[in-house]
Amino acid sequence: MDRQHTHPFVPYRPVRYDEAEMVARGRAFADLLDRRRSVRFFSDEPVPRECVDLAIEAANTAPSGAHQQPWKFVVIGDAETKRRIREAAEVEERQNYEGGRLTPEWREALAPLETDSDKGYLEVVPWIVVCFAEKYSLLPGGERRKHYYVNESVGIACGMFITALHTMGLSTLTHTPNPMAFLSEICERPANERPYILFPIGYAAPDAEVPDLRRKPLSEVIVESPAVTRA
Ligand code: IYR
Repeated sequence: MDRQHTHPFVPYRPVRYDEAEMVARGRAFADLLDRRRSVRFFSDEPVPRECVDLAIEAANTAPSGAHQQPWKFVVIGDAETKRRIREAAEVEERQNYEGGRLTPEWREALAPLETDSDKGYLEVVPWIVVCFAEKYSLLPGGERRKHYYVNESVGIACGMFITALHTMGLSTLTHTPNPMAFLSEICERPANERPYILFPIGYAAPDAEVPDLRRKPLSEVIVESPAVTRA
């Protein structure tokens, strides 16, 4: 190989499987993810901190624009901080649900989830992780370094985070209390970081229930291009 590089490159030889093994692995992974549900009823049973760190380690492998990894994961296990987050989230959510900030159309879309302004699970869970997106970073001299595709990058990392938690038998919820600027203050994050998603993390409560939702069939999700016209 005689490619000329201006930066260091190293060989990459991802594992290959025979086709039957590819399909078996893909099936097992899709089935594993199909058993994941967003949870709002949590147990207060302790969860090893190592599991949280492993999920962040998995998220930190996500592809990102220009490999800038524009994310921070703030880990909260302290009861007083969890209480402050719950209180501040509920202040916002009361304005959403009781103060009419949610449009009727939005309320209607949410109705099957039976959510309300009570976010008690934020004090029940052993861990809260708040993911922050770094709009830019600060170079040692104080100049701003622009980040690219921040939303896409952080969204992918959070997807991998959720997947890693589920693999370990843990449950979470993508909670985006709206607006969530209060998280910058409580988590003491600088101005270049914007709260992205708040994750309560724990075991699902033994009596947890989830809405009986169905996933779209693949026939509604997969589209052939060019379009296939059937006789
Ligand atoms: N942030 C609110 C409302 C909410 C909005 C959507 I879109 C959801 O999928 C679920 C809830 C809340 O957390 O209750």
